[in-house]
Amino acid sequence: MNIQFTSDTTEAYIALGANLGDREATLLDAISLLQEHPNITVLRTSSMYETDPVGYVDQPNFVNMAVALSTTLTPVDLLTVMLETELKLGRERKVRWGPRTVDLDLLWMQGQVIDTPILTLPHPRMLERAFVLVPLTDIVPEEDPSGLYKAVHHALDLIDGKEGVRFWKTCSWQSV
Ligand code: GSY
Repeated sequence: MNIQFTSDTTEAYIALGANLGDREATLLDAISLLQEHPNITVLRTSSMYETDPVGYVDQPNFVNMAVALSTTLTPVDLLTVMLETELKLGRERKVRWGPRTVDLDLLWMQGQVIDTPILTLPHPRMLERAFVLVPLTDIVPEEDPSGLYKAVHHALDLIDGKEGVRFWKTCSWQSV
């Protein structure tokens, strides 16, 4: 499919993670729910990676991946759809850094810089986390005009902890 970008269409990158329940099924459901939204088209999905927990380490391994999508939503409206998607999939916010059914983080929207109490773009920790950077390398094209390709590859060259991110399986999600 050849997606045409118009001035009101933005390409966005999202990180997904899950470490409770059927992690693969939950991530696939999250992608489907995003795609079902009338203002969102899922463009590319990374492979799935099994990752050692970062931060609070006494919890199950995560499966992490990343998705590129196009949207006519504003960043805040896209974030709202992502939060609603987490809730539909049973996400409960019990422990801040603790285990979760699913986590969707808005990383990047064509280099837009936003700093508000509810949303910071680019995501402030995206270049510090191997479990975000490694999946991004699957889906950020070298010719990306917003500078994301260079930023991701530069950060990945410098970062520790890449051994904690292991290819798990190809994402089986297909747009219909
Ligand atoms: O920030 C997202 C939640 N999270 C993760 C995660 O998704 N993957 C890994 N490996 N560690 C994490 N720690 C937290 S919190």
